[in-house]
Amino acid sequence: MKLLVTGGAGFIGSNYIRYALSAHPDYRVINLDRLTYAGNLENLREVESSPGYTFIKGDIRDRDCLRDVEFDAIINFAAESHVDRSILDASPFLQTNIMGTHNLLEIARERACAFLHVSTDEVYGSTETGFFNEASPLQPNSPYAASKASSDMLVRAYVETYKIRAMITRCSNNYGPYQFPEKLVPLVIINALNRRPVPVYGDGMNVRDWIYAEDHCRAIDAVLHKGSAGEVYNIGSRNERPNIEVIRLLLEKVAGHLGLNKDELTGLINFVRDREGHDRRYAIDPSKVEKQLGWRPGTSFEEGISKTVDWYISNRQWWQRIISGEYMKYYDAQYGERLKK
Ligand code: NAD
Ligand code: TDX
Repeated sequence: MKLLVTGGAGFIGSNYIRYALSAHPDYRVINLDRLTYAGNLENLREVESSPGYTFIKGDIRDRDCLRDVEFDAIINFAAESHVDRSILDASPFLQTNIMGTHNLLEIARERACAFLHVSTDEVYGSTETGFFNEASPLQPNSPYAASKASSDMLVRAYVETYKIRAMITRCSNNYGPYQFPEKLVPLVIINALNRRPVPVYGDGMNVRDWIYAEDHCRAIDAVLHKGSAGEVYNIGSRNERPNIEVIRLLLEKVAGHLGLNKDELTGLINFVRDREGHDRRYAIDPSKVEKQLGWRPGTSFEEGISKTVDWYISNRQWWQRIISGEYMKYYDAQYGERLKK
Protein backbone atom coordinates (compact mmCIF):
# COMPACT_ATOMS: atom_id res chain seq x y z
CA MET A 1 0.00 0.00 0.00
CA LYS A 2 1.39 3.38 -1.05
CA LEU A 3 -0.42 5.98 0.97
CA LEU A 4 -0.46 9.72 0.37
CA VAL A 5 -1.08 11.43 3.71
CA THR A 6 -1.75 15.16 3.40
CA GLY A 7 -1.24 17.37 6.46
CA GLY A 8 0.92 14.65 8.03
CA ALA A 9 3.11 17.16 9.88
CA GLY A 10 0.17 18.35 11.98
CA PHE A 11 -1.23 16.89 15.18
CA ILE A 12 -3.49 14.03 14.04
CA GLY A 13 -1.66 13.39 10.75
CA SER A 14 1.67 12.84 12.53
CA ASN A 15 0.01 10.54 15.07
CA TYR A 16 -1.51 8.62 12.14
CA ILE A 17 1.80 8.28 10.27
CA ARG A 18 3.54 6.93 13.38
CA TYR A 19 0.66 4.52 13.92
CA ALA A 20 0.49 3.37 10.28
CA LEU A 21 4.24 2.73 9.96
CA SER A 22 4.30 0.67 13.14
CA ALA A 23 1.03 -1.24 12.50
CA HIS A 24 1.85 -1.89 8.81
CA PRO A 25 5.63 -2.12 8.33
CA ASP A 26 5.09 -2.87 4.63
CA TYR A 27 3.34 0.46 3.99
CA ARG A 28 4.94 3.27 2.04
CA VAL A 29 3.77 6.61 3.45
CA ILE A 30 4.25 9.86 1.57
CA ASN A 31 3.60 12.90 3.74
CA LEU A 32 2.62 15.99 1.76
CA ASP A 33 2.49 19.07 3.95
CA ARG A 34 2.72 22.79 3.33
CA LEU A 35 4.27 23.34 6.77
CA THR A 36 2.03 26.17 7.85
CA TYR A 37 2.40 27.40 11.45
CA ALA A 38 0.65 24.13 12.50
CA GLY A 39 2.97 21.83 10.54
CA ASN A 40 6.04 20.69 12.45
CA LEU A 41 8.47 18.07 11.22
CA GLU A 42 9.68 17.60 14.79
CA ASN A 43 6.41 15.69 15.27
CA LEU A 44 7.86 12.98 13.01
CA ARG A 45 11.39 12.63 14.35
CA GLU A 46 10.75 9.00 15.36
CA VAL A 47 9.92 7.96 11.80
CA GLU A 48 11.83 10.37 9.58
CA SER A 49 14.53 7.84 8.75
CA SER A 50 12.16 4.89 8.29
CA PRO A 51 12.59 3.39 4.80
CA GLY A 52 8.80 3.50 4.34
CA TYR A 53 8.52 7.25 4.95
CA THR A 54 8.95 10.17 2.53
CA PHE A 55 8.25 13.84 3.08
CA ILE A 56 7.26 16.31 0.37
CA LYS A 57 6.83 19.98 1.15
CA GLY A 58 3.81 20.89 -0.93
CA ASP A 59 0.43 22.53 -0.97
CA ILE A 60 -2.80 20.58 -1.57
CA ARG A 61 -3.99 23.48 -3.70
CA ASP A 62 -1.14 22.89 -6.16
CA ARG A 63 -1.81 19.99 -8.54
CA ASP A 64 1.74 20.07 -9.90
CA CYS A 65 3.42 19.12 -6.66
CA LEU A 66 1.92 15.62 -7.01
CA ARG A 67 2.54 15.17 -10.72
CA ASP A 68 5.36 12.61 -10.37
CA VAL A 69 4.20 10.99 -7.14
CA GLU A 70 2.55 7.56 -7.21
CA PHE A 71 0.09 6.30 -4.59
CA ASP A 72 -2.88 3.96 -4.17
CA ALA A 73 -4.90 5.99 -1.66
CA ILE A 74 -5.10 9.50 -0.20
CA ILE A 75 -5.90 10.34 3.42
CA ASN A 76 -6.65 14.04 3.62
CA PHE A 77 -5.78 15.54 7.01
CA ALA A 78 -4.51 18.84 5.56
CA ALA A 79 -6.59 21.75 6.76
CA GLU A 80 -6.68 24.99 8.62
CA SER A 81 -8.07 23.58 11.86
CA HIS A 82 -8.49 26.25 14.54
CA VAL A 83 -11.95 27.78 15.04
CA ASP A 84 -10.67 31.01 16.67
CA ARG A 85 -8.41 31.71 13.69
CA SER A 86 -11.31 31.14 11.29
CA ILE A 87 -13.29 33.81 13.14
CA LEU A 88 -10.42 36.29 12.70
CA ASP A 89 -9.88 35.46 9.00
CA ALA A 90 -11.87 32.83 7.11
CA SER A 91 -9.96 33.15 3.86
CA PRO A 92 -7.17 30.56 4.39
CA PHE A 93 -9.83 28.12 5.61
CA LEU A 94 -11.79 28.46 2.38
CA GLN A 95 -8.64 28.21 0.28
CA THR A 96 -7.18 25.10 1.87
CA ASN A 97 -10.20 23.28 3.23
CA ILE A 98 -12.44 23.76 0.21
CA MET A 99 -10.22 24.47 -2.80
CA GLY A 100 -7.45 22.16 -1.59
CA THR A 101 -9.89 19.30 -1.08
CA HIS A 102 -11.38 19.93 -4.51
CA ASN A 103 -7.92 19.65 -6.01
CA LEU A 104 -7.32 16.30 -4.28
CA LEU A 105 -10.71 15.06 -5.45
CA GLU A 106 -9.70 15.85 -9.02
CA ILE A 107 -6.48 13.89 -8.51
CA ALA A 108 -8.40 10.94 -7.01
CA ARG A 109 -10.76 11.05 -9.98
CA GLU A 110 -7.94 11.20 -12.53
CA ARG A 111 -6.01 8.34 -10.92
CA ALA A 112 -9.01 6.29 -9.78
CA CYS A 113 -7.49 5.97 -6.31
CA ALA A 114 -9.23 5.68 -2.94
CA PHE A 115 -9.83 8.91 -0.99
CA LEU A 116 -10.43 9.19 2.74
CA HIS A 117 -11.48 12.66 3.81
CA VAL A 118 -10.91 13.46 7.50
CA SER A 119 -13.73 15.69 8.65
CA THR A 120 -15.22 16.78 11.95
CA ASP A 121 -18.36 16.57 14.08
CA GLU A 122 -18.49 20.39 13.91
CA VAL A 123 -20.19 20.14 10.51
CA TYR A 124 -23.42 19.06 12.28
CA GLY A 125 -23.51 22.22 14.38
CA SER A 126 -24.61 22.35 17.99
CA THR A 127 -27.31 20.42 19.84
CA GLU A 128 -28.55 20.67 23.42
CA THR A 129 -30.06 17.17 23.33
CA GLY A 130 -29.55 13.86 21.55
CA PHE A 131 -26.73 12.75 19.25
CA PHE A 132 -25.83 13.40 15.63
CA ASN A 133 -25.68 10.39 13.36
CA GLU A 134 -24.33 10.23 9.81
CA ALA A 135 -27.73 11.21 8.36
CA SER A 136 -28.08 14.36 10.49
CA PRO A 137 -28.24 17.62 8.52
CA LEU A 138 -25.08 19.71 8.23
CA GLN A 139 -25.53 22.99 10.11
CA PRO A 140 -22.06 24.45 10.54
CA ASN A 141 -21.77 27.58 12.69
CA SER A 142 -18.16 28.78 12.44
CA PRO A 143 -16.26 29.65 9.26
CA TYR A 144 -14.01 26.65 10.02
CA ALA A 145 -17.01 24.30 10.31
CA ALA A 146 -18.56 25.77 7.15
CA SER A 147 -15.35 25.16 5.22
CA LYS A 148 -15.23 21.54 6.41
CA ALA A 149 -18.92 21.03 5.60
CA SER A 150 -18.30 22.45 2.12
CA SER A 151 -15.47 20.00 1.55
CA ASP A 152 -17.70 17.14 2.75
CA MET A 153 -20.33 18.22 0.21
CA LEU A 154 -17.74 18.21 -2.56
CA VAL A 155 -16.65 14.70 -1.60
CA ARG A 156 -20.28 13.59 -1.74
CA ALA A 157 -20.76 15.24 -5.13
CA TYR A 158 -17.66 13.52 -6.55
CA VAL A 159 -18.89 10.14 -5.32
CA GLU A 160 -22.32 10.69 -6.88
CA THR A 161 -21.12 12.28 -10.11
CA TYR A 162 -17.82 10.58 -10.89
CA LYS A 163 -18.17 7.43 -8.76
CA ILE A 164 -14.84 8.02 -7.06
CA ARG A 165 -14.00 5.68 -4.14
CA ALA A 166 -14.25 8.23 -1.34
CA MET A 167 -15.21 7.98 2.33
CA ILE A 168 -15.64 10.64 5.00
CA THR A 169 -14.87 10.37 8.72
CA ARG A 170 -16.34 12.87 11.19
CA CYS A 171 -14.53 12.78 14.49
CA SER A 172 -15.08 14.55 17.78
CA ASN A 173 -12.48 16.66 19.69
CA ASN A 174 -9.06 15.02 19.75
CA TYR A 175 -6.38 15.37 22.41
CA GLY A 176 -3.00 13.71 22.91
CA PRO A 177 0.71 14.14 22.15
CA TYR A 178 1.87 16.70 19.55
CA GLN A 179 -1.28 18.87 19.62
CA PHE A 180 -0.47 22.47 18.75
CA PRO A 181 -0.69 24.62 21.91
CA GLU A 182 -3.47 26.86 20.59
CA LYS A 183 -6.04 24.10 21.31
CA LEU A 184 -7.71 23.81 24.73
CA VAL A 185 -5.96 20.75 26.23
CA PRO A 186 -2.31 21.64 25.53
CA LEU A 187 -2.98 25.32 26.23
CA VAL A 188 -4.25 24.51 29.73
CA ILE A 189 -1.34 22.16 30.47
CA ILE A 190 1.32 24.62 29.29
CA ASN A 191 -0.25 27.65 30.98
CA ALA A 192 -0.56 25.68 34.22
CA LEU A 193 3.10 24.62 34.05
CA ASN A 194 4.04 28.25 33.49
CA ARG A 195 1.61 29.42 36.24
CA ARG A 196 -0.18 31.60 33.70
CA PRO A 197 -3.97 32.28 33.60
CA VAL A 198 -6.11 29.69 31.84
CA PRO A 199 -8.73 31.42 29.65
CA VAL A 200 -12.20 29.85 29.90
CA TYR A 201 -14.61 31.08 27.24
CA GLY A 202 -18.07 32.09 28.48
CA ASP A 203 -19.38 30.08 31.44
CA GLY A 204 -17.18 27.04 30.76
CA MET A 205 -20.29 24.85 30.32
CA ASN A 206 -19.88 24.21 26.59
CA VAL A 207 -19.68 20.48 26.03
CA ARG A 208 -17.23 18.65 23.79
CA ASP A 209 -16.94 14.92 23.11
CA TRP A 210 -13.27 13.99 23.70
CA ILE A 211 -11.25 11.21 22.01
CA TYR A 212 -7.60 10.22 22.40
CA ALA A 213 -5.88 10.88 19.04
CA GLU A 214 -4.43 7.37 18.78
CA ASP A 215 -7.97 5.93 18.97
CA HIS A 216 -9.00 8.26 16.14
CA CYS A 217 -6.00 7.04 14.10
CA ARG A 218 -6.99 3.39 14.58
CA ALA A 219 -10.51 4.25 13.45
CA ILE A 220 -9.20 5.96 10.31
CA ASP A 221 -7.14 2.87 9.54
CA ALA A 222 -10.25 0.68 10.01
CA VAL A 223 -12.22 2.90 7.61
CA LEU A 224 -9.38 2.83 5.08
CA HIS A 225 -9.32 -0.98 5.06
CA LYS A 226 -12.89 -1.99 5.78
CA GLY A 227 -15.03 1.06 5.00
CA SER A 228 -17.38 1.20 1.99
CA ALA A 229 -17.04 3.78 -0.78
CA GLY A 230 -19.48 6.65 -0.49
CA GLU A 231 -20.05 6.16 3.25
CA VAL A 232 -19.67 8.57 6.15
CA TYR A 233 -18.44 7.33 9.56
CA ASN A 234 -18.81 9.25 12.82
CA ILE A 235 -15.91 8.59 15.19
CA GLY A 236 -16.22 9.33 18.89
CA SER A 237 -15.57 7.91 22.33
CA ARG A 238 -18.94 8.63 24.00
CA ASN A 239 -17.11 10.95 26.32
CA GLU A 240 -18.86 14.27 26.73
CA ARG A 241 -17.52 16.79 29.24
CA PRO A 242 -18.18 20.47 29.95
CA ASN A 243 -15.00 22.47 29.29
CA ILE A 244 -14.65 23.51 32.93
CA GLU A 245 -14.56 19.87 34.02
CA VAL A 246 -11.78 19.11 31.51
CA ILE A 247 -9.87 22.18 32.68
CA ARG A 248 -10.19 21.26 36.39
CA LEU A 249 -9.00 17.72 35.71
CA LEU A 250 -5.98 19.00 33.76
CA LEU A 251 -5.09 21.47 36.52
CA GLU A 252 -5.36 18.68 39.08
CA LYS A 253 -3.03 16.41 37.08
CA VAL A 254 -0.46 19.17 36.56
CA ALA A 255 -0.64 20.10 40.26
CA GLY A 256 0.08 16.44 41.10
CA HIS A 257 3.20 16.51 38.91
CA LEU A 258 4.41 19.70 40.56
CA GLY A 259 3.93 18.21 44.04
CA LEU A 260 1.09 20.64 44.85
CA ASN A 261 -2.28 19.96 46.44
CA LYS A 262 -4.91 19.06 43.88
CA ASP A 263 -6.73 22.42 43.99
CA GLU A 264 -3.67 24.64 44.17
CA LEU A 265 -3.75 25.64 40.49
CA THR A 266 -7.49 26.35 40.24
CA GLY A 267 -6.79 30.02 40.97
CA LEU A 268 -5.41 30.21 37.41
CA ILE A 269 -8.92 29.76 35.98
CA ASN A 270 -9.87 32.99 34.25
CA PHE A 271 -13.36 33.37 32.74
CA VAL A 272 -13.08 35.53 29.60
CA ARG A 273 -15.36 36.85 26.86
CA ASP A 274 -17.08 34.05 24.99
CA ARG A 275 -16.06 32.91 21.49
CA GLU A 276 -18.41 34.38 18.82
CA GLY A 277 -20.98 31.78 17.72
CA HIS A 278 -19.59 29.36 20.32
CA ASP A 279 -21.26 25.97 19.76
CA ARG A 280 -22.86 24.82 23.02
CA ARG A 281 -22.60 21.07 22.64
CA TYR A 282 -21.17 18.53 20.20
CA ALA A 283 -22.29 14.94 20.55
CA ILE A 284 -22.10 12.18 17.97
CA ASP A 285 -23.34 8.64 17.79
CA PRO A 286 -20.41 6.39 16.77
CA SER A 287 -22.42 3.14 16.59
CA LYS A 288 -21.99 2.74 12.82
CA VAL A 289 -18.18 2.52 12.95
CA GLU A 290 -18.45 0.29 16.05
CA LYS A 291 -20.98 -2.14 14.58
CA GLN A 292 -19.89 -2.20 10.94
CA LEU A 293 -16.11 -1.97 11.31
CA GLY A 294 -15.64 -3.42 14.81
CA TRP A 295 -13.74 -0.36 16.05
CA ARG A 296 -13.74 0.56 19.74
CA PRO A 297 -11.82 3.30 21.57
CA GLY A 298 -9.01 1.80 23.65
CA THR A 299 -8.20 4.69 25.99
CA SER A 300 -10.43 6.00 28.77
CA PHE A 301 -10.58 9.76 29.31
CA GLU A 302 -8.77 9.60 32.70
CA GLU A 303 -6.00 7.46 31.20
CA GLY A 304 -5.71 9.57 28.04
CA ILE A 305 -5.56 12.83 29.98
CA SER A 306 -2.89 11.40 32.32
CA LYS A 307 -0.81 10.19 29.36
CA THR A 308 -1.19 13.57 27.64
CA VAL A 309 -0.15 15.57 30.72
CA ASP A 310 2.85 13.24 31.17
CA TRP A 311 3.80 13.73 27.53
CA TYR A 312 3.75 17.54 27.70
CA ILE A 313 5.80 17.43 30.90
CA SER A 314 8.38 15.05 29.39
CA ASN A 315 8.53 16.97 26.11
CA ARG A 316 8.95 20.55 27.27
CA GLN A 317 11.46 21.26 24.55
CA TRP A 318 8.91 20.38 21.87
CA TRP A 319 6.43 23.07 22.97
CA GLN A 320 9.04 25.57 24.11
CA ARG A 321 10.47 25.53 20.58
CA ILE A 322 6.96 26.24 19.23
CA ILE A 323 6.39 29.11 21.62
CA SER A 324 9.80 30.63 20.77
CA GLY A 325 9.29 30.08 17.01
CA GLU A 326 12.47 27.94 16.78
CA TYR A 327 10.53 24.95 15.41
CA MET A 328 10.07 26.71 12.09
CA LYS A 329 13.79 26.29 11.40
CA TYR A 330 13.69 22.50 11.62
CA TYR A 331 12.56 22.02 8.03
CA ASP A 332 15.53 23.83 6.52
CA ALA A 333 18.00 22.11 8.82
CA GLN A 334 16.62 18.62 8.12
CA TYR A 335 15.43 18.80 4.53
CA GLY A 336 16.32 22.12 2.93
CA GLU A 337 19.83 21.22 1.78
CA ARG A 338 18.90 17.67 0.85
CA LEU A 339 16.04 18.86 -1.33
CA LYS A 340 18.16 21.47 -3.10
CA LYS A 341 20.54 18.76 -4.39
P1 NAD B 1 -3.38 20.67 12.53
O1 NAD B 1 -3.72 22.11 12.36
O2 NAD B 1 -2.59 20.24 13.71
O3 NAD B 1 -2.60 20.15 11.23
C1 NAD B 1 -2.96 20.52 9.93
C2 NAD B 1 -1.79 20.19 9.00
O4 NAD B 1 -2.18 20.52 7.66
C3 NAD B 1 -0.51 20.98 9.29
O5 NAD B 1 0.61 20.12 9.26
C4 NAD B 1 -0.45 21.99 8.15
O6 NAD B 1 0.89 22.37 7.83
C5 NAD B 1 -1.11 21.21 7.02
N1 NAD B 1 -1.66 22.09 5.98
C6 NAD B 1 -2.44 23.19 6.15
N2 NAD B 1 -2.73 23.73 4.95
C7 NAD B 1 -2.15 22.94 4.00
C8 NAD B 1 -2.11 22.97 2.58
N3 NAD B 1 -2.73 23.94 1.88
N4 NAD B 1 -1.43 21.99 1.93
C9 NAD B 1 -0.79 21.01 2.64
N5 NAD B 1 -0.77 20.96 3.97
C10 NAD B 1 -1.45 21.90 4.65
O7 NAD B 1 -4.78 19.90 12.46
P2 NAD B 1 -5.25 18.56 13.20
O8 NAD B 1 -5.84 18.93 14.50
O9 NAD B 1 -4.17 17.56 13.10
O10 NAD B 1 -6.45 18.14 12.24
C11 NAD B 1 -6.23 17.30 11.10
C12 NAD B 1 -7.54 17.09 10.38
O11 NAD B 1 -8.48 16.49 11.25
C13 NAD B 1 -8.19 18.38 9.89
O12 NAD B 1 -8.75 18.14 8.62
C14 NAD B 1 -9.27 18.67 10.91
O13 NAD B 1 -10.34 19.38 10.33
C15 NAD B 1 -9.67 17.27 11.30
N6 NAD B 1 -10.22 17.11 12.67
C16 NAD B 1 -9.53 17.60 13.76
C17 NAD B 1 -10.03 17.40 15.04
C18 NAD B 1 -9.31 17.91 16.26
O14 NAD B 1 -9.85 17.81 17.37
N7 NAD B 1 -8.10 18.41 16.15
C19 NAD B 1 -11.24 16.71 15.20
C20 NAD B 1 -11.91 16.23 14.07
C21 NAD B 1 -11.38 16.43 12.81
O1 TDX C 1 -8.49 29.08 25.50
C1 TDX C 1 -9.51 28.41 25.27
N1 TDX C 1 -10.55 28.45 26.18
C2 TDX C 1 -11.73 27.79 25.99
O2 TDX C 1 -12.63 27.85 26.84
C3 TDX C 1 -9.67 27.61 24.08
C4 TDX C 1 -8.57 27.54 23.05
C5 TDX C 1 -10.86 26.94 23.93
N2 TDX C 1 -11.86 27.02 24.83
C6 TDX C 1 -13.10 26.25 24.61
C7 TDX C 1 -13.73 26.40 23.24
C8 TDX C 1 -14.34 25.04 22.99
O3 TDX C 1 -15.63 24.97 23.58
O4 TDX C 1 -12.74 24.89 24.71
C9 TDX C 1 -13.42 24.08 23.73
C10 TDX C 1 -12.40 23.41 22.83
O5 TDX C 1 -11.80 24.43 22.05
P1 TDX C 1 -10.73 24.12 20.88
O6 TDX C 1 -9.60 23.33 21.46
O7 TDX C 1 -10.43 25.42 20.18
O8 TDX C 1 -11.56 23.11 19.96
P2 TDX C 1 -12.95 23.25 19.18
O9 TDX C 1 -13.28 24.64 18.88
O10 TDX C 1 -13.97 22.44 19.95
O11 TDX C 1 -12.57 22.50 17.81
C11 TDX C 1 -11.74 21.31 17.82
O12 TDX C 1 -12.50 20.15 17.68
C12 TDX C 1 -13.06 19.87 16.43
C13 TDX C 1 -10.66 21.36 16.75
O13 TDX C 1 -9.90 22.54 16.88
C14 TDX C 1 -11.25 21.22 15.37
O14 TDX C 1 -10.21 21.16 14.39
C15 TDX C 1 -12.05 19.98 15.32
O15 TDX C 1 -12.69 19.87 14.07
